[in-house]
Amino acid sequence: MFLFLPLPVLLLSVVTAFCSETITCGDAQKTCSVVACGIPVTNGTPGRDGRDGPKGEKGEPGQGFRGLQGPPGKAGPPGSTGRTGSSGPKGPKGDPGDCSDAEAKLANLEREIRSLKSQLDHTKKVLTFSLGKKSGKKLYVTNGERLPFSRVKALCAELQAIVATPRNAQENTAIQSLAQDTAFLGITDEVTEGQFMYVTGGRLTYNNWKKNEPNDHESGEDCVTIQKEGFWNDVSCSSSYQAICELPA
Ligand code: MAN
Ligand code: CA
Ligand code: CA
Repeated sequence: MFLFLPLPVLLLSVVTAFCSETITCGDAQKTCSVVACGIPVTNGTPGRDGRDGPKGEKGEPGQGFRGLQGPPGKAGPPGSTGRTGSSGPKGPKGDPGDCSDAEAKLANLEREIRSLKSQLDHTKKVLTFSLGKKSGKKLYVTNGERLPFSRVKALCAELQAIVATPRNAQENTAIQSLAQDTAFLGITDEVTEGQFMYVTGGRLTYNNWKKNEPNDHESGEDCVTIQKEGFWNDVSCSSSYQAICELPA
């Protein structure tokens, strides 16, 4: 009777026959893997696998050996800047500087010197015109003050000048024109009586003595004056006469 039935139907028939003969349907549901109650049915082919379930909880650490230590990690970010260190030792002397810098400074200095020279020339012109007379390379100046010879010397020294000292007729005339009355000259015989010398040194090379002078009146005349007429007279150095100073031109 089973020879020409398909295999699933055959199996179901066998189970149905077996169960229906010995147990109830309810019992069969408890004990049989495949039970057809009521109208017998045939099972289809098994469905496909369901989707993966949710991920399970993390398991306990394994009991195996620890792995070897891994390679060092990447370098971390740089730290904050440290404090300034102490000064290092002094280095060796450097190479000579750039000459163009020195040349530029020199050019500026030369320009300044030219300008100052020009201003000085102008100042001298004004001074010559207003205060004194220029003869040759000398400039004579006076403030008209009458002083003893030592103070005239000091006054002229303050001006980086000397007491007026005529070395020729032209200079003598220039000084004469500044003399309001009588003025001291930079000539004395203080070192050796009767031997007149320039205060700056050296024996006289030019003179314009008045008649009968020098006479060393009362044995006390070692200084020299120029009078209004331009002639010279020896006088006492402690007497006061006009101060005229001489500056190099
Ligand atoms: C007269 C002359 C001069 C002298 C003065 C002094 O003028 O004897 O030689 O220097 O007196 O005051
Ligand atoms: Ca004298
Ligand atoms: Ca005299």
